[in-house]
Amino acid sequence: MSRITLSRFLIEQQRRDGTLPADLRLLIETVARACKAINFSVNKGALAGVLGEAGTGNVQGEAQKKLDVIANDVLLDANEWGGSPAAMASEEMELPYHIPGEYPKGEYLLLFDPLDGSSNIDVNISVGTIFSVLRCPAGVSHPSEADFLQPGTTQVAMPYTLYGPQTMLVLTFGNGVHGFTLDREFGSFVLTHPDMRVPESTKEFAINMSNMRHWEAPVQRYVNELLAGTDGPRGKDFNMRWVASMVAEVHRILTRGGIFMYPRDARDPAKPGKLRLMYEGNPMAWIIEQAGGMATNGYQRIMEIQPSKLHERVAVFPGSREEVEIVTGYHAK
Ligand code: P6P
Repeated sequence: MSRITLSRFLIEQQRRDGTLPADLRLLIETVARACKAINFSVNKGALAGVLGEAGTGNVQGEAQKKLDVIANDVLLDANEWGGSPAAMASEEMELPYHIPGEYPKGEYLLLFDPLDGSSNIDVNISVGTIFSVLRCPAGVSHPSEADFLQPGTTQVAMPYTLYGPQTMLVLTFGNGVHGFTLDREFGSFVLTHPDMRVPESTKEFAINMSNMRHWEAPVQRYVNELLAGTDGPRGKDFNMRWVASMVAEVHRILTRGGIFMYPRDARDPAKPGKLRLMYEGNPMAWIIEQAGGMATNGYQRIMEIQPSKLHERVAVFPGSREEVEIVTGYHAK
């Protein structure tokens, strides 16, 4: 059977059920092409002098890696002229990026974390790029931050790319999850993982255990029961992973199940979590739900949270349904 490239998949999706507008298809193709450019820089690493700190900080108060800035610039340059986005927003920029006057504006708001997990880049561990696509409110020609503040249930497309042993792009438009592997010789993303599904149950969990003393009691209870294994109420042993790259963790869950947790931390009651709702929590919650999993903040569906700020943070518990139901149930007690 001939290989199905991303372009062919998108054209056949558009032809099949007419739910994929041409300008949204173009946006995803442009995003995929830009991620190949990011992949090239990530793969070159020290050979291109792109490792290490950029010497600048972002709106999150985090030191930026050179590749954070490079990836952000690649995405702005690739998407500003295409005519699909009305504006863009990034973890690396405080305010929305407006399309320069010489280019047409489209119907979509493109949000992204240009290089998620970038603390791994200098030690050659997987990193990724996360996208969330929203519709620009009708009649808005100059989108403000307020126009981006839509709940995750309004997303219209979500790809992520994972720069790991293979470079993969995984996406959903709301009708299933499909994974593509980059053929580096040919230069195309090829469909290799159609209809990805999260197994209902699992024996694997992911959390940064060094923060345990700062978690809320329901999370401490849940994780202690996982650690107790066959000696505790769960009656089975569990395994733990922590890659410090959400894209890699979510990809593992889509491939073999599990639960990824970044809970609220008592050290900063003003912050409901570390991860960002608009371009980490929402897109990853959607793709996990689309693959049959579940994603809450411990109390409610992540995608039903009404955002109040562009860089708002959120606690996240995405993963295999059985586990997310248990840990969310403990928060309700
Ligand atoms: P910690 C990367 O910085 C990130 O936003 C996620 O990709 C990752 O899961 C998490 O933070 C890692 O956090 O506190 O373990 O470094």
